[in-house]
Amino acid sequence: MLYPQQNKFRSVFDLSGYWNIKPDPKNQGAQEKWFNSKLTGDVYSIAIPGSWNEQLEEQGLKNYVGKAWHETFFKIPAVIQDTNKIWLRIGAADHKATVWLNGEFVGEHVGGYMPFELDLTNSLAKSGEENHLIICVDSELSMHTLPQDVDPNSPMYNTKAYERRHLFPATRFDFFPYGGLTRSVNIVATPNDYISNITINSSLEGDVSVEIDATSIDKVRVQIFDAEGQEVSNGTTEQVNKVNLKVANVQLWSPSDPYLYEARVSLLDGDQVLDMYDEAFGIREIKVEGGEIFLNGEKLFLSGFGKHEEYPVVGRGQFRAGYIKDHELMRWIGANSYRTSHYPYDEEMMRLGDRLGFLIINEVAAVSLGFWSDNLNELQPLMKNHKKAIQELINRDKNHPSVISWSITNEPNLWAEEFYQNKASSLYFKEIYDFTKTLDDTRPIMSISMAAYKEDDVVLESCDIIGINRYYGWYTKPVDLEEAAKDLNRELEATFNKYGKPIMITEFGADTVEGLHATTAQMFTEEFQTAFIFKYLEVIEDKDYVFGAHVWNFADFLTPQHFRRVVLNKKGVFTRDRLPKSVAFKLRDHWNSFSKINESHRPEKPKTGFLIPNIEKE
Ligand code: BDP
Repeated sequence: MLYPQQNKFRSVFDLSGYWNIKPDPKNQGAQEKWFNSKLTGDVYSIAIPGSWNEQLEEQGLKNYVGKAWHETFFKIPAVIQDTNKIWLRIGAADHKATVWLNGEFVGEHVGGYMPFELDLTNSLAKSGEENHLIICVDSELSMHTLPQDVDPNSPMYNTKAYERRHLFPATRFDFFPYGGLTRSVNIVATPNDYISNITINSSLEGDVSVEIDATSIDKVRVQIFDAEGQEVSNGTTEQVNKVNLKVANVQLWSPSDPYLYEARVSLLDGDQVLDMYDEAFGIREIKVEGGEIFLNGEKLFLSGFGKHEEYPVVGRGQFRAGYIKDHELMRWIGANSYRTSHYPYDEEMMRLGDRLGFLIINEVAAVSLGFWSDNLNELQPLMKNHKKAIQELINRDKNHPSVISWSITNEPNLWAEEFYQNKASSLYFKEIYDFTKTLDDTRPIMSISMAAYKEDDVVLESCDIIGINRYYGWYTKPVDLEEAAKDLNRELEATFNKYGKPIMITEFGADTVEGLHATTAQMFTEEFQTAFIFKYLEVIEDKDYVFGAHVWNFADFLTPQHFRRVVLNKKGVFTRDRLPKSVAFKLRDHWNSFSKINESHRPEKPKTGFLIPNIEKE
């Protein structure tokens, strides 16, 4: 899917602003046809993009999971409307959106965190006149969606043990279930014959293939420009949707030199240009070989974090300044990478990663999946949505050099349900893995396991690179870091011996209340977080097959209420408002001088120390 772009042939209108929202807790809207006229009754103003949970005060939306109707109005200049196709492009609606324009149903999309487009052309008001847009967003999940919901009918949720586990709002995962129109909403105008998709593949030798999807392909021209805007290659094909080109004197993309080329694709009818689109790409190679992983032929070590996409007030809503701040802090601390735990992030993050030189493990929202049967056929409704989520993610992010891996699942069976460690789940993940490979065989696939089945976890069979999340010394054997190190060490050795695949510790961390201190090992203090993280690093960094350490988490984040959380999951190295806990300074010293990180795999190094001077005036 193409990012909205404005040029000689295309226009983009931003619908961000204050919209109307009307919650529908009794599920009346569809029946009462709220889409037919202006919303009335309990209607509030809300900023879009943004989650509905933290913006409002007394409307009861803080913990609301359900339907809410969103409304706005817009006009399109007549000159544009009269000659173009007009699309609504929604960056993400968490988790289902149903859309009406001027009372007419124009489409729906199931699955949060992903952009989708709907053709509005035939439902628009007369040229230049006001349009009434209604989007019903439903944040409810089910056992078949990604992410998955808890299953209220399962006997395990009615047991005594579950009473202790119960989260409010109830989720299967440890992050807040925000709802809403969380990312940009745009009107995009394209010509009637238009380019709908571009896929770019390249080799270190400078072979570049550009594949184009369009309404009709008569003739396609591709020009490649270097970062200075000089044309370095071009080619034209007729009746074929693929152009193969050669770029001489290739300048590779890497974190230290995130060099981007641009492919300008023109759709032609004879000599007449019908549509045009510029797609940025980088030339780089990521390869797994003999238990090691390489970027552009150099051995890779990833320093960084599992993150969350959430901030105070906007919730999971788009926050461009926050995206810059997070990348800046990661650069400051010496991180070269992060994982989009536990769902795809805003495409703005991938675009920034390309430009700022970060390596991203891109994860679908298959978080703590639970299986309700050991018969693969019965798991098909979930499988279908899992595949769709992977397909949409790859379709959106395939051309980003920053994206180095697809993570197809995080910690299946977190809740230790009955049906997991068996043939059906093994076949399930094998099918997901094979499917992902058919869509993209240029990036390694990661599966991430939790501790229950250790090296025998079935999910580890279906991946190219292994991610393991471990909390020895925290959830198990609390405080005993020596024992934790032993457990971790044993398990890493056993896992590598069994699979021979590169392994990364994708999560390890300790909840930490900023300002809490102790001279002896004491959970929740800043000193314990430091001791915990550095004990893990000692084990991790000693092993050649371990290719990375991602601390859990970059920043504290909101999660459902439970007695084991004080409002937030406090495992952040930074607080929720992005202030450093003391481990941040130690990590910064360590990572910025850590010899296993190849110099070309580092984004620009921080320049000054702690006392950052103000920029000087003339
Ligand atoms: C892991 C999960 C992550 C949690 C983390 C924790 O992958 O989502 O937030 O543990 O407990 O199980 O902090």
